Amino acid sequence: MKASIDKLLRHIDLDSATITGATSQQRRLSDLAGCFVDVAAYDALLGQGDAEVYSVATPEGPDGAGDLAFGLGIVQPGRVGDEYFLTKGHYHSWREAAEVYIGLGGHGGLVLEDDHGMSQFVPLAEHDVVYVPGCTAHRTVNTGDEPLTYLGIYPATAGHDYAGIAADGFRLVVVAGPDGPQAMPRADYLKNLQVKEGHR
Ligand code: S6P
Ligand code: ZN
Repeated sequence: MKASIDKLLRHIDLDSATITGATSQQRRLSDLAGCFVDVAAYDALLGQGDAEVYSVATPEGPDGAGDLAFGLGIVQPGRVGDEYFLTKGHYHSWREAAEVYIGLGGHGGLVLEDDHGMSQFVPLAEHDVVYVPGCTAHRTVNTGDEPLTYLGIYPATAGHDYAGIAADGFRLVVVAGPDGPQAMPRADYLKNLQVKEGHR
């Protein structure tokens, strides 16, 4: 069966953060409770206003077995304490489903983690392609001072499982360090915060 061309061809407009035929979902600071380590910094920033942290535009499309879906993600620049703005992060409900991220603009990366202790931060910038294997929780982080934009392409039946990673949180955080952005164990960042707090 031949699908009409308007279902086959889409256009990304980076200025308006849209793809033709897509609805966009905004995630604000208030949607990200529990995602940032520095709770005091999170509460203080939220007190100044409920800023948009990121949006995802996903065109409607076929969603059966074998179909692909894709979304345009745009993470705004910003920080909560030393931690850069990020997406909630998820496993796919269909755990084995992999995904490909294509960087369109800005600078940042993907935190990738699995249930077997694998944890890494993979850079994502314009023209980068990152393969996210199946059974891997993934979160996008903007370490730059302009929006980080990317296209994520995944099986249409992948689904999102946010609870699977939210319970314990990602083990790696991406923070502004003395020499620029650095990925470090969440536990170490938390310890540093507690030491600083103790000195106040
Ligand atoms: C979907 C894909 C992306 C994310 C987007 C927002 O599988 O990985 O389109 O949905 O980066 O992240 P999150 O964690 O809020 O869904
Ligand atoms: Zn995904």
